[in-house]
Amino acid sequence: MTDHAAILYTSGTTGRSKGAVLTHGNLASNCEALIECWRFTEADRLLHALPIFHTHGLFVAADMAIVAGATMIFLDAFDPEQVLDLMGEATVLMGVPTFYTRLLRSPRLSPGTTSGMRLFVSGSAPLLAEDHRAFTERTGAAILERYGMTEMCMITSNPYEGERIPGSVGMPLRDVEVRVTDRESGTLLPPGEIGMVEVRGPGVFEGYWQMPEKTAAEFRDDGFFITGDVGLLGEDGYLRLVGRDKDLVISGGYNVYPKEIEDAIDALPGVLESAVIGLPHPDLGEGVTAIVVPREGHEIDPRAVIDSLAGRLARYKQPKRVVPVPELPRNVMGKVQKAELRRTYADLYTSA
Ligand code: MCA
Ligand code: AMP
Repeated sequence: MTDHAAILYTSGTTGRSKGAVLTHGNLASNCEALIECWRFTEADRLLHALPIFHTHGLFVAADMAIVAGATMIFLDAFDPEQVLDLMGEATVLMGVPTFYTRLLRSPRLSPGTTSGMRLFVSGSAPLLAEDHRAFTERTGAAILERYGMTEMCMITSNPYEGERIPGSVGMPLRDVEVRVTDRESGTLLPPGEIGMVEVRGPGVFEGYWQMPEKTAAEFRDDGFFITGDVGLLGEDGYLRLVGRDKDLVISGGYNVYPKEIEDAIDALPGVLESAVIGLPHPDLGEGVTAIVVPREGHEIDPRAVIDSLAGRLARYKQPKRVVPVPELPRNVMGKVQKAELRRTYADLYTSA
């Protein structure tokens, strides 16, 4: 069980990829906990429309179906109309929030089309509470939202039986401990206070491949892993995520590390510097957005910046919008104030 099963590469805030080493024990404990929590059996028929090069599609969806002996209807992409066509033959759908946003746009989504489905799971990015409620109004079914990350597969889940609270990611899975601490001191915070989410349990990865210092920096002495997610644990035991401490954008369930995009933009002629942020996006949750400062005597043409990145970055990493500005807001230490930029441009995708 301590043998290595997989090394999953995740990008880093400093730009260099890290290989998260997962053992057979990590994967087995996660799979067993999910099968129990979500009542997976061989009678299930899973609608699988996720990519299988990430934990969600591979170690959550496909693994569970295989271990439970269930049937998998394996699709090569997510097409809402095809998924609605197939719901009559399926029992479970697992998806990122964009799946549900797109299903909600189809007039065919109704109690009739979903009546054979016993479970809709959402994860990888925050599901809007309004989409959660709208889905229940349209179908009678409450989406079950869960929370996980590559370094430990799944961490918390809303209950199978019991209240699935919109805006919450639920309670720790079997054998998983979750706590919320002060970022700097690591002191435990009381229920209701916002802080760093830390986790411990049999699913937590062994470390980053050949990066002992990076690994040590992300664990506390008592074995808790510092997730980089910011949240609060309520008196009711449910975890709510309110943001991220790590500089990360999640677009349609894909992680985009701003540093990589900023480096590519800063290398373009006429660019002095840039800041890449995620802004609320009606389809993708967050839209990758570049705020760009020109060099003296130059002007930024947003279209030209987007076109220049086309061959260099994967499609989902390319900015949806580029905003030229004369300078970036900085604090007294000279650090770019991304929170201020997110506030200033909050309506960029929703007001148009
Ligand atoms: C496609 N495009 C995107 C994205 N996907 N742009 C930004 N972000 C994206 N995620 C671009 C396309 O290139 C295209 O560009 C335009 O958007 C429209 O493409 P469309 O046909 O709508 O895209 P799609 O093929 O339908 O893909 C959307 C998708 C997909 C189904 C939401 O992104 C997806 O499968 N996401 C799932 C990612 C995932 O599995 N994450 C789990 C990570 P143009 O208009 O210029 O042509 S594991 C994880 O996070 C942890 C462990 C966890 O908790 O699960
Ligand atoms: P990855 O590094 O691809 O494994 O992505 C893991 C990250 O996705 C987590 O650290 C969270 O920031 C985010 N995430 C996963 N599930 C949820 C969720 N249900 N709500 C909000 N964020 C989530």
